[in-house]
Amino acid sequence: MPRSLEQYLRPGLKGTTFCPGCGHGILLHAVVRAVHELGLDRRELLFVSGIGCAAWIPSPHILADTLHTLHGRAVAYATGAKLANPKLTVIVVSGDGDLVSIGGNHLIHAARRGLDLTVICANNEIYGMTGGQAGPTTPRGAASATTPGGNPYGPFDLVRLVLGAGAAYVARFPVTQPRPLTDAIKRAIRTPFFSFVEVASPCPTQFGRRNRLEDVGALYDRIRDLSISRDEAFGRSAAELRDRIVVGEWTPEDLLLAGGGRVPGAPAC
Ligand SMILES: Cc1ncc(C[n+]2csc(CCOP(=O)(O)OP(=O)(O)O)c2C)c(N)n1
Ligand code: SF4
Ligand SMILES: [Mg+2]
Repeated sequence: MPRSLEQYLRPGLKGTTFCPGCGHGILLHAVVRAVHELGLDRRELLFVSGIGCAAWIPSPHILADTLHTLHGRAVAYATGAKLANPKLTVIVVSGDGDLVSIGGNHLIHAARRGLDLTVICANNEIYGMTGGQAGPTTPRGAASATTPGGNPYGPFDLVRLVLGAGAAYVARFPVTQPRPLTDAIKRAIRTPFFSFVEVASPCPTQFGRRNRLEDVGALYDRIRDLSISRDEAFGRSAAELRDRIVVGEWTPEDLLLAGGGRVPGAPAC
């Protein structure tokens, strides 16, 4: 992390809590850079996370108020904090399992209510911390501790899920695109309603190891190769977009343009 950003890190940190090659470290950098570039006052900033490797992104690393809460309940705590002190900029950073599996109901209802929260979901397509179980974002066919023969189910499309639930701003970028990712986090924080950023963040230890992607470079190549911009995806069939990571930004107008149904550029499940 460059010197200019060290002021946002807790003193005494010796490295991060993440395995070598974990995408969550790159996401930590993007979050800190976004806060720096927005010039946010740390005293009016609150980070909230649940439980999981991704939930360690703000706590213990970022020098600001952090609530490291219960598994699946980060959005509920964030809602309470924002209602108690509306002046706070409240940013939830947590994992796909935490936010979308056990915490899925909190997520969609917070989007529906439209409270001014920013939720950043580190999606590594697996439960990393607890040994690599499949979750609702695990790709069809992927191996995990609970699906050694391949996951029989397709994943949620988080963009469509959260936008359909009422979010004002939704974005998806991989950690391999740190500049657009940082800009999306800034836009999400500036959005005065519910906003959501999905971040494709590779997990070498659980997802890579179980899916013949032990080489960290190959795991990052996979994310890079699967990513396709929203503009490039537009007009392609669901079959062509299957398994691709459509990246970009979406607002509720995209739903209106699509007649309330399909979000342009988002693959059908
Ligand atoms: C109520 C409850 N159920 C289950 C757990 C076990 N648990 C802790 S973290 C986790 C999954 C975390 O996955 P994710 O949010 O995707 O984060 P990652 O580790 O992949 O970054 C689970 C199942 C728990 N701590 N509490
Ligand atoms: S288990 Fe996976 S998600 Fe957790 S720190 Fe290691 S590489 Fe990252
Ligand atoms: Mg995960």
